[in-house]
Amino acid sequence: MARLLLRGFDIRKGYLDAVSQTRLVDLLRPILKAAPLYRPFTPSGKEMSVRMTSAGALGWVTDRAGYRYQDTHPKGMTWPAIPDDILTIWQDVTGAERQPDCCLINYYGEGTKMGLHQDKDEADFSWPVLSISLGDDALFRIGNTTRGGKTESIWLSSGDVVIMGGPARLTYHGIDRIRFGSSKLLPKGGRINLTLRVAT
Ligand code: MD3
Ligand code: FE
Repeated sequence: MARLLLRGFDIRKGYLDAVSQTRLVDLLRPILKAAPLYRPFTPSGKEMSVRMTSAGALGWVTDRAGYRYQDTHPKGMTWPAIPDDILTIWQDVTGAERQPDCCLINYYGEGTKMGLHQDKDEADFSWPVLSISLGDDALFRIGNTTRGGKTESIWLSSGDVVIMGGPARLTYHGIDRIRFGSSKLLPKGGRINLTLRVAT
């Protein structure tokens, strides 16, 4: 397993082997059935290209009212629990004293991207954030802790995990594009990113 440090991001290429990736996708199936993916709106009223849902006590949502964590899906149901296998990955990789209370599930279909942004809706930035990539390759762009300046990009592949902690926690980041069809993991193609966070 290769380990890369890029602007304070700790990138573990190939952290999950093929069997573990398939098992994770199997765990996600009932979650996506109970809390279906939807296309969120930004506060300015633009529909995002990424489709989203969450697991855990809290889910991250955005709509005309703003960005926030809330305990229900936009359709009203509570979020499914975060599977133990995913909590185990968090524990192994971060060693944090607390478990995450949100597992945001992002789905990238053909043409989906996510603009450069900071994650700052959490109460305490001293907790790390963990990203798990499944499915198609994605071009991940890393900027700075303020807007603008030079950026660096790296391709994330299925099974890679990224830990954002310390000063890197407030770094601007985004997904420029995915290589649709580059992985056979997801039956319909595309990419799933799981983002584990301590929200409260
Ligand atoms: C750096 N997701 O959901 S994961 C997001 O691939 C998000 O879906 C992207 O950015 C994706 O907010 C990138 C990598 C990531 C996630 C959270 C971070 C990088 C981060 C939080 C703080 C700093
Ligand atoms: Fe983010």
